[in-house]
Amino acid sequence: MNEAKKARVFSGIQPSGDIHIGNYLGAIKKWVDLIEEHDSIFCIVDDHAITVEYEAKKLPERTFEAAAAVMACGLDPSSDNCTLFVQSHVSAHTELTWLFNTITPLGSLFRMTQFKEKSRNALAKILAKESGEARSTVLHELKNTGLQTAEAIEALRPRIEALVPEADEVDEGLLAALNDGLGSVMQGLQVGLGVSGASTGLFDYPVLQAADILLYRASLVPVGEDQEQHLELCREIAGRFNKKFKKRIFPLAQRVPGEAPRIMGLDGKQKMSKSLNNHIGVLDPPKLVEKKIMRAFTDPQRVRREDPGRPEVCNIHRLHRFFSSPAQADELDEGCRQAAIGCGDCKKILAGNVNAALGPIRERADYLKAHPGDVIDALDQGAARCRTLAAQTMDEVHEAMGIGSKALHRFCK
Ligand code: AQP
Repeated sequence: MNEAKKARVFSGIQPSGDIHIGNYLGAIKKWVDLIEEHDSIFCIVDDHAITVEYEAKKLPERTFEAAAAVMACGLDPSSDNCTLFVQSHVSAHTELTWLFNTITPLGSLFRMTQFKEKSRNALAKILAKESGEARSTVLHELKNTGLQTAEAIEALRPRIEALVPEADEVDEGLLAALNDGLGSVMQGLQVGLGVSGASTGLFDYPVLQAADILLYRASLVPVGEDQEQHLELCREIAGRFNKKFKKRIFPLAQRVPGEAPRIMGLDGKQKMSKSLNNHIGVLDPPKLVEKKIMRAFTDPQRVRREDPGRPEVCNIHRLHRFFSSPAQADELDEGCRQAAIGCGDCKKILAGNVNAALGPIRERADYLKAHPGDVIDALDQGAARCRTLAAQTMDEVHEAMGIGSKALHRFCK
């Protein structure tokens, strides 16, 4: 393969649970499409998966299953254009994250909506797990931290108002009080978020993601719509690095949209997620797929069989658009509006079509699980190639930033 001629694609998936049809339609299907024309690197991002609560003993199994699942979905690491590896097998990802941390403002990270969503979900999980005294302790802690932070914010107002930007002499005491006051607010926010189970790692997740992409200087990133904000930050970091160190080392990577921008969960409330138990796994057995679909949330206004439905608000209809033929989806749409078909029948048809689409994926996954050596070999070879590519980037990064042994040796020559 002539690597110089092919644009580089990078994307990853967390081994945080069953790979689901949202991951498949939002990202993996596009990965498979891009392989032929691009130098494609895909990664099982285990360093990302450990930023929330997880079971260390189970992680190797999950990592293996995620690799087998994406290979079963059509990723073929034996093809020249496709590299698959596990993030933690290439240590440069975490090193580059640290270096990027030094040029990433905290404010940029506080803007990230995924962090807010995930820390909120972590809090909800803690509250659901705890009961009685333990539960009220968590809530007391949250309330106390919230009140202290609110007080710190109130105390800031007179100091902010006392600051006169036009004054010739800046009041050093006032500046120090302002700085410390803002620090207290920040600390309150951190502790508040800490109560909800959010780690520094979760906060820093988007910087690690930027390092993943930029380590390989990938210009195309096929990910779901939920990752657009993280990619914006990745471009911000690349641009800031190039400017600060006066070297164009990193490209400004662009998102490549998947087939479906965002698949909603079967609960109809949040996006389909591995960790929210609202998903259809690509490797779920047929009976389970049917059971999950039969219980899925539909149009809340369609209470009785004879009520006309609104396919435009129904998640089952959205899924028909991906798994049923256009003619069948149109027919079901019309039947729902006219109340000519009930939700149960509509769901049964969807379950049949989803199972038909997932059948070949399940078969390939069964084969790979019976031949784990095929998966491990592919991952080992992938990691070896990525270590070489990463080392080239890190050499340039070290030189630009004035760190690393080569820079020091050069100085001492
Ligand atoms: N519901 C979705 N619709 C469309 N695309 C989605 N993706 C995830 N959920 C949807 C895309 O799948 C890729 C891999 O995602 P990830 O594993 O890196 O992390 P995630 O986005 O946090 O996925 P989950 O399933 O929601 O996992 P958990 O519950 O562990 O957080 C990404 O390209 C993502 O956009």
